[in-house]
Amino acid sequence: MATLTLEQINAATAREFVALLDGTYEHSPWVAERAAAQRPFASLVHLKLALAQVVREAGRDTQVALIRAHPELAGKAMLSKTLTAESTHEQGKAGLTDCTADEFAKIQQLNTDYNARFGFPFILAVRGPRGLGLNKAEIVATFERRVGNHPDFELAECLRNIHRIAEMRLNDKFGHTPELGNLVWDWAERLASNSDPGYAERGELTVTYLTDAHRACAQRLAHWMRADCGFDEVEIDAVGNVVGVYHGSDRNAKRLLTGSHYDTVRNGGKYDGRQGILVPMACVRELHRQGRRLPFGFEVVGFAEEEGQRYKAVFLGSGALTGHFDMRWLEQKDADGITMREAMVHAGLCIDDIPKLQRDASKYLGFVETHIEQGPVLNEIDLPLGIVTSINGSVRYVGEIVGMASHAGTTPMDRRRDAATAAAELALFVEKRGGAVPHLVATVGMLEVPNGSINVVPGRCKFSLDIRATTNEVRDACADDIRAELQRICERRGLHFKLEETMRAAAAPSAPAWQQRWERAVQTLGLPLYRMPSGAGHDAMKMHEAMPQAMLFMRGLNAGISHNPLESITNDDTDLCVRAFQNLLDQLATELA
Ligand code: HGY
Ligand code: MN
Ligand code: MN
Repeated sequence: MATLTLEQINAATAREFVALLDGTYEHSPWVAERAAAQRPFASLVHLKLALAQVVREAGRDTQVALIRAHPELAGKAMLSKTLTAESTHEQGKAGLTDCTADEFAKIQQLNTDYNARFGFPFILAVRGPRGLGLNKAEIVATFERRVGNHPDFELAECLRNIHRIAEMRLNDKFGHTPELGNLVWDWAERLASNSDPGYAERGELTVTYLTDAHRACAQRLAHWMRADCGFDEVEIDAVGNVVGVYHGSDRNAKRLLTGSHYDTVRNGGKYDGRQGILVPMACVRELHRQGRRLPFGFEVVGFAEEEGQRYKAVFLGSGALTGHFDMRWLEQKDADGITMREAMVHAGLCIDDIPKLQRDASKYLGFVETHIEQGPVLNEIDLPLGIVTSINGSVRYVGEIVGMASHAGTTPMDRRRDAATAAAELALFVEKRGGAVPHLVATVGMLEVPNGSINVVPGRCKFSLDIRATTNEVRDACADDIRAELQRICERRGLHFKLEETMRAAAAPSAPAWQQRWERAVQTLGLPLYRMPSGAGHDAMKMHEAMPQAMLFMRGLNAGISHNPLESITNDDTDLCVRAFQNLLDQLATELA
């Protein structure tokens, strides 16, 4: 197939333009017809977004007609061999043309149920997020998961999948392969093969601080930095950060610092944190392959601990670089009673060297971080990249309500000192208070009756609090109200409680100069700017305490879900993120030349 070029489609007549894009949107040339007037397109992604915009602006009936123009998976069109060439190729590669009788029956039933529920066929980009094709098990699992969704969500999700199908068909037409996105995507896949025991056996990804899986990840990242990317210096530091340095033309030049974390939450996703390490690694790999040196040093850090899962301490990795590692953390114990100190010694880390990790901020230009959005915004507006304006401030507590365990059968309801119902009352208050102010969130993420029994009134109940807002004032007002309510609940019920603050991170506005560099990079790609706050916390908010910072967000699939194995990104979006980072480096090189 002769590959298309931007010049060709920009110079073509409207009719030629539609013909050149034939098959991009199944049986729906109207999409290209309506987009033709937006030429010239500055980039392939600019074209892709323009086509998606046309669909977004079309009425619901037109959108449903577009969905209905697509064939069912392993459906009638496949059986009657009337699929388009593109759909035949796509469904064939996914193995849908050679289902077993059971698989076929299951998919037929799902098609029937889905159509009956939504009035249009189930659409899934079966070539998948990496473009190599989903397998039948993944397809059926997605089908079964989505058939229960809300109709409005499924209409939008089908359209998002249609845009992804169109994106890969356009890549074929233009002979475009998102090489750098594939590299990062595959690295993340390989890194995800390391998981803590008890989770790995279930195919779940959990990498907590200094476990064997965590140290395997560190070794893997260090190896790739050294052997694949050409970093000049690579080391695993005294808290387990993986630090790679790619020197500038002047080895003493100030450095740009970047990175993110490689630890995960329990049963988490493959890209939270890791994407922000692997993207700049790919940039260094390209610089090294080109034999190119920047007029500044480039330091990429895989932070060892951000999530606070094994120990209560959070931002431990980035905190060590800003001089905020609290040596008292060393005595914190994990669920098995192992102290952080013991875990560090076991991992061969040199505790005495921790204070030396603090960076001299005067030797750095600033800190930038790319990260998956971990939310639905970019996914809903069909944008690959977003500009972070600030990172919400957060405060976290762990607590325990203490009452009196007693016999569930003989303790009258008005004589109980039930710790769990008190915690439940608090949780409902937290939900209500958190919903009272825009951009404020409050969560009880952990709720546990230790050693509870089915026939015992809970005498103890442990809980956690996570409160975040765009300003410290809103965050603190909410925390004050929740603590006051906890006091009231316990007084009224004759209980008492313990509450420990385990983390407090100030709201971190992006440094304007660095935010503008991200903005110019995104615009250079031919993308519109979308500015947004970060509801999630990131290492950048810790680095904010020492130097100017700004972040770039990347879209997630599955409504941007995160801290969940459904976390997913595409190779194309990842490629755009790497190219945005490369552009930021080029901007800086021009400024400092
Ligand atoms: O919880 C957070 O916001 C981050 O993922 N640690
Ligand atoms: Mn996270
Ligand atoms: Mn993260």
